[in-house]
Amino acid sequence: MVNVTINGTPLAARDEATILEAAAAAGVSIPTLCYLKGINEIGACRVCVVELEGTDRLVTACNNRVKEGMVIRTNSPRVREARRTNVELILSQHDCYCATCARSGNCSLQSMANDLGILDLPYRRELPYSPWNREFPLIRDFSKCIKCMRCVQVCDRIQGMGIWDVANTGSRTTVDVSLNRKIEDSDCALCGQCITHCPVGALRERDDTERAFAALADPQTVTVVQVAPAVRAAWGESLGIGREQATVKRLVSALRKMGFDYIFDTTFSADLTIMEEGSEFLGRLKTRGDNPLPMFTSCCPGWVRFLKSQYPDLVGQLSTAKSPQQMFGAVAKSYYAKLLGIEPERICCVSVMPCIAKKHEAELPTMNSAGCGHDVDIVLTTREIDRMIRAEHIRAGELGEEEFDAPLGEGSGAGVIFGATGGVMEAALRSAYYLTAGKNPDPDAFRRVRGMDGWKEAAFDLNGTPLKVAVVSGLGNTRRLIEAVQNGKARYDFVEVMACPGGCSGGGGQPILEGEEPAGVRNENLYGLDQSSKIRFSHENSAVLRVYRDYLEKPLSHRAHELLHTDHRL
Ligand code: HC1
Ligand code: SF4
Repeated sequence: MVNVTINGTPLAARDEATILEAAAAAGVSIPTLCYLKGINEIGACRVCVVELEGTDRLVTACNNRVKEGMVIRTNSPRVREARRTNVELILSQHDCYCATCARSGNCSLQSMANDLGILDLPYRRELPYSPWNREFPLIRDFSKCIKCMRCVQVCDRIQGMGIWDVANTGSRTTVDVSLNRKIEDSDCALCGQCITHCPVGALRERDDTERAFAALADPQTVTVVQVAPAVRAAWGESLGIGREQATVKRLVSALRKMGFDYIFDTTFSADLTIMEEGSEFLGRLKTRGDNPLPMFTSCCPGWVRFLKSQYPDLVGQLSTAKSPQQMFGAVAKSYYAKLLGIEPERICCVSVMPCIAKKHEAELPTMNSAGCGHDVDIVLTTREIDRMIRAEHIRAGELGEEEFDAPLGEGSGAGVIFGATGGVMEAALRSAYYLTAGKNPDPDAFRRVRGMDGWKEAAFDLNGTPLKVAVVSGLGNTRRLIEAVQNGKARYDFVEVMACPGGCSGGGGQPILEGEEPAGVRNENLYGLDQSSKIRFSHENSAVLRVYRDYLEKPLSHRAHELLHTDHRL
């Protein structure tokens, strides 16, 4: 430990601590803008400057370590003046039209400027303009970029993709797609981690809320909405609704108030996915000589995009099952249209997802199994649905709780945990056990694949068949796992991959909480919902069983193949 004094208070700090960490441990908060713990500690924004007694320079707190006897002032007049000038300089190169910014009210720069009482912009400069494809699901606004490097570092160090880089020099310095590529020509997986780690509004999803409002306003259109597992653990965060209050049933009430005709749950089709993917896996296990293992899950479109661009030779090892989002769309526009007695063309299928890549997945030319255009018409992120709730002036926290509609609103606890890393694997193992043993396992028998570790592995015995499985989240971890498998250093039968760290709970379309990585807390919420579910096995979902009885016949049937499977190589 070393002895330091912070703002007049003597205290002991950890030897290796940065000034920022030592101050935080003592309850003193120093503002930061570019800082991301362990990922971006470069002092670029110089907002975290502090004064050291006995020196005439100010130092950045995020990347300077404490030393014995240091006397630190974190908020002296000199520090405040320097911090203010630094923020004014950042604002001089920033498009300050907060009223039209997706991050207004949730922007570190905006709140810092407010806190410092900055009411004028003394150093205005001309802002860079660079064109961007506004149809692409991920949008960069160069005039809002503050060159903090967070997106560059998250994409490079966590996701291992290196899509972003610094471009130009001097006053024209900005961040752009690396290697002079256009974003659509890059290998961007569309995980959206750059968005959730941007402190300002320089990165965002393509806004599809206007299309959703138009569908809701059209009396001829039947709007069918599905809500993804991970959305229920996060939707209240940016509306200021506490976790206890922000239940999925309250979200259902809000969606009903907005005018959606039928409100369904993606956990229904997550259970359907387990029936298909579980059966496919058992088939591949039996014929392992012809089908190389491991089989990889296919429900995360960020991961599927990654595999296609980075390891195209392995695409054949993906499960052919479509993701729950797409299975839902195909069932809604076939089976459910029939139940309603309407032409599928009249259905507008909307999904609420924690994800940016889902916008792209829905637009793939192969995702039109019902034969009337895209099976899923509009994909909204959790942030977008929250904006729509605000635009409708719905006070969601004060609404009562309402049920999903039947039949596509029924889901099991196994379907709910799809939103957490390890959840798809656990759900699949619960049902694979049942399919091989003819009886249910303890629903928590496979809990060893839970938790926030980026790469987990476990061995199980499936009624006499030994099984080695792995679960990874984050694309950097995914690359390491694939290389280990290719080098013969690891061997698995079944691997779950989610592009976003922590799984969909940490998805690129979720509410942004500055300074927090909230996936772990959201996942606990999902596991709690599973624990309290009446049904904890996908194969016990009565609505799923009815779809098989009345329409699909059985898992992997001809019709199931037509509607619920795809060739990922196309
Ligand atoms: Fe996901 Fe999935 S879990 S991919 O993370 O398999 O987005 O939540 O909806 O489709 O069910 C996302 C979440 C989601 C699909 C399911
Ligand atoms: Fe989307 Fe989930 Fe995959 Fe992230 S992990 S890219 S949120 S599907």
